[in-house]
Amino acid sequence: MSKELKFDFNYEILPENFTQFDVSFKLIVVGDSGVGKSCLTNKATKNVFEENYNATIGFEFFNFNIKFGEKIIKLQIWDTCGQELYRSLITNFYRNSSLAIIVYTVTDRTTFENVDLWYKELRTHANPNVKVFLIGNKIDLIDQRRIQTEEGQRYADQYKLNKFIEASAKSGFNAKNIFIEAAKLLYDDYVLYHKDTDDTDLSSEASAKTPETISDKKPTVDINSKANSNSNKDTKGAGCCLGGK
Ligand SMILES: Nc1nc2c(ncn2[C@@H]2O[C@H](COP(=O)(O)OP(=O)(O)OP(=O)(O)O)[C@@H](O)[C@H]2O)c(=O)[nH]1
Ligand SMILES: [Mg+2]
Repeated sequence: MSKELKFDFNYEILPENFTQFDVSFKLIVVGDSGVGKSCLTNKATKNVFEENYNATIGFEFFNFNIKFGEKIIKLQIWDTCGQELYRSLITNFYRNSSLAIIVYTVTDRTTFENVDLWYKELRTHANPNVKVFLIGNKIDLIDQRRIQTEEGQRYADQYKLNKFIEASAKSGFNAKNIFIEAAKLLYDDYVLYHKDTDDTDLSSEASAKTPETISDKKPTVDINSKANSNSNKDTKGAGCCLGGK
């Protein structure tokens, strides 16, 4: 049985084109062609669903903005294409991501078996601290389901992935929740890490510090304070940067 995620914290989802943020994180979405990566991302960020299949060429970029208390978190999402032809292009994005979302469709066993390949790619190219979500998509296609919830969960448990979620881009079931969960996990981790250093004041003072000053404390997360221009141009760093409101 697919469970809908419920949250015991308050949040407010902001429009995709909202430009201000306190801290941002980079996410990458990977998985076989046609599993619904673009549909899930589109549903979560723009609330649209496309029935026709338009294969992504290379990658596409999305924003997901969310507010926890007074803090605005921006997720910069790289939706990649599943086609073999573009694999080498994707490897560059792994390195910069704080969290990777591996998607398969519950209607096609091959896409589930290939999760292993995506996970290996990730382990080869990504930051060792990268967080990983496993998503079983298209659960609205009840009669065509080939992978049961337990099987997906078992895989996630076996590899100690951060979260296993079943979803449907078509019905919207859990689509937004994937990114709410991702933002909360990344932000909580960030706050926990900076709690002894007062860097949770993410506004002026923290932004003024050099990237070296901050990243010294956690070498695997390169916080690029110059990336607070609110533009989408920053693809450097390792997945997290401070913003300026
Ligand atoms: N029934 C159903 N169809 C879906 C769902 N998600 C995606 N689809 C359909 O699956 C097809 C592929 O979806 P995409 O989101 O383009 O797949 P993708 O993973 O981005 O594929 P690539 O860009 O080629 O890697 C489209 O025809 C979608 O309409 C879902 O949750 N339910
Ligand atoms: Mg796509």
